[in-house]
Amino acid sequence: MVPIAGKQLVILVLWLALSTIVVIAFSWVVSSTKRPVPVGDVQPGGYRLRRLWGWFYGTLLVAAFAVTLWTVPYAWAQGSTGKPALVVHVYAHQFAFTMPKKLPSGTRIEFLVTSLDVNHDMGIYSPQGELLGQVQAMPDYTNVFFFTFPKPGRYVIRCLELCGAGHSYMFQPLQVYAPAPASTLGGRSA
Ligand SMILES: [Cu+2]
Repeated sequence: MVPIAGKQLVILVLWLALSTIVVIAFSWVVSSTKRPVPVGDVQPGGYRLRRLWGWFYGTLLVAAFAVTLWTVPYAWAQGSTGKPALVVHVYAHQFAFTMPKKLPSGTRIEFLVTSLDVNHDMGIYSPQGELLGQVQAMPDYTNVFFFTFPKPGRYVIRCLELCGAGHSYMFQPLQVYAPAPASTLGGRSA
């Protein structure tokens, strides 16, 4: 099992804290509604609270849109601008991926992902077990997916779409190596 660390640990702690708050809130509601109260006594307050809530979430939504909308064109996403340095075909099928087993790091790769049978999903996991990116693998359709491996290491490609009895065995180790410096590509100079 991969140890939980870094960002995933933060997410776990955050999730535990938030779910504790939710459980406390529900327990408080349960214990505070044991005695019946006339509707007229609580209705105006309830409506006021609902209005405030509406404004709060409305404002939050507009603010979130304003902050994040400009990053939306997916061409700006990781490594997806400019010309790809490498084009890699990925064929998903029950229950394996047919694709290269070694790829370079720090190289913008254009993955052309399709399926030979049912729907699959190609998920790229870092050596630490963190999901870095994913794309659907669909029959009769090729999804274009740009990705740059941040550093060398032993990555794993996993299927993220329930595709049959062997779905949980559908993974492929991927060795990501540091590409040779450009100066050595043309051979040794005297
Ligand atoms: Cu699957």
